[in-house]
Amino acid sequence: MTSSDCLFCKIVAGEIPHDTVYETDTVLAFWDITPRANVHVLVIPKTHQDTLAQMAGEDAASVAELFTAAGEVARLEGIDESGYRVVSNVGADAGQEVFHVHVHVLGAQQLGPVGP
Ligand code: D5M
Repeated sequence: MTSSDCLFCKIVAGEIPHDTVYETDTVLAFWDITPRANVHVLVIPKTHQDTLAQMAGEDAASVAELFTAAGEVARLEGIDESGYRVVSNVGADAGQEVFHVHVHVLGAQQLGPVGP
């Protein structure tokens, strides 16, 4: 399923430029356009789901694929041993801006505590 007005579906379709870090048949990882850490990569499923919660309810195996890919991104960016953060904003209160599932992979620096 794709959503014709979804930004990340357009990235998957190659309609919007992006800087790919890692790709499989089902997952795409690319640099965040406004990086908030020295490494800030987004990992998305190639098929459209609005939120991680929706995906977890319908296709838990794909959630596992996202986190496996996040680990691969960390390895490729050389931060797998120093440590990194994987986070997903789910819904309005979390500040989710793009309603196509994604996890942020952040690292290559000391990160602050998780919080508001
Ligand atoms: O995070 C959505 C993220 O998506 C936010 O960090 C900016 C990023 N973004 C928005 N447009 C682009 C493009 N075109 N390329 C790469 N990254 C992009 P959220 O968790 O929804 O707040």
